[in-house]
Amino acid sequence: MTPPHAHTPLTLWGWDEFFETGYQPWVGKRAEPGRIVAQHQNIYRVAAASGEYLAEVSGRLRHQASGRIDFPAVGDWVAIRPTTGDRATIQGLLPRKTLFARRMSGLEADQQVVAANIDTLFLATACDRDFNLRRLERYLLLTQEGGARPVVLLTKADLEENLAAVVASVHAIAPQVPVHPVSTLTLSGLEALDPYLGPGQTVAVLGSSGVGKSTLINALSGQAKMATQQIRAKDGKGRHTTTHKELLLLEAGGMLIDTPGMRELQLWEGRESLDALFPDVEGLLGSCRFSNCTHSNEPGCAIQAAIDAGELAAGRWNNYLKMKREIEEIEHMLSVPDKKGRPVRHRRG
Ligand SMILES: Nc1nc2c(ncn2[C@@H]2O[C@H](COP(=O)(O)OP(=O)(O)OP(=O)(O)O)[C@@H](O)[C@H]2O)c(=O)[nH]1
Ligand SMILES: [Zn+2]
Repeated sequence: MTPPHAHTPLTLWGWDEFFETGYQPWVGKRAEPGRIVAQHQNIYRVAAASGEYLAEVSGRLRHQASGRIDFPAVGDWVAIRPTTGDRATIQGLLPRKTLFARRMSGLEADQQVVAANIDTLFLATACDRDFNLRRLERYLLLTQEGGARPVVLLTKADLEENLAAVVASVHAIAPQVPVHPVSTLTLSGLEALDPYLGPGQTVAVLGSSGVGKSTLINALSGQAKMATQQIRAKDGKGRHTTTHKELLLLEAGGMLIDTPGMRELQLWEGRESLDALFPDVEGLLGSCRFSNCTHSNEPGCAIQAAIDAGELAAGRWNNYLKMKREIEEIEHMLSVPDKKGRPVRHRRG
């Protein structure tokens, strides 16, 4: 059975000059480029110009990998070599534009790639009583590390009468970030998302449970499209199972990455990002009378003075401290050498 979209041109999946450059080492070899559209443990579904394949990482690539980060994830471009039927091996991983990774538990710091090559990350937060600027700050921190462009979506906009005030409160903590109120109930505001969803563009949605991610994703992808992307694949035992893509083609031409791991992202190595997110706090920190000020009850503490004067929200200060602690824990993990005695690599997308 021929899966849908089996012969779509690569540009539909976001192929561009960046990836073409990364593919240069493979030109002339027995390989072709493809994009990972789904992953089930170590089996990948890859969309390529000649069709869709079920692929596994080659022994060589596995051997060369220094950690999880060197294994492909949904959204990655890879060089594949078709073998028999719809089977292929993944020979190489092309350089990534952006990277979403999360830390794993345990002392050996190893990051697992959640998704790769996301252009725009929609940070969804609902206009109802769940609206929470502190949580939004955490999401913003995550996107700064990943490299994707953050865009705030105020979902369930139909529930809020004073949208302008909510938008303004987001602008206050993140002046550079676009903010779009949307409602999947009234369909208002959805057209404002079109510029992010054009051909070749890859987006993903981050947000807490219940903010309306699934409803939004359905609205963007269109129910019919979602259904046509249900594809049949043979599992190892020869039975047929239904799988679905984790990288969906949207009606507007772009793509949406929706993986289980997307929803469990954690803070990862964010020291610089923290400074960028809290310039007001960073600006105050050097102004305390004592250089070793703990900002709790010392005289001449610039932080406490700003809080008392109403210039710094106590919640924002507490959030800063909480994030700083988490980041320090992660940095501690990162400084622990791995089993082979090498320092664990700091690496970004
Ligand atoms: N009023 C209103 N309700 C909405 C809107 N979008 C979603 N909802 C409702 O919000 C609830 C949660 O929506 P979901 O799309 O399931 O939320 P989710 O973020 O996917 O939640 P999880 O699956 O738990 O992660 C449902 O009852 C939806 O009907 C909206 O635009 N307006
Ligand atoms: Zn102080």
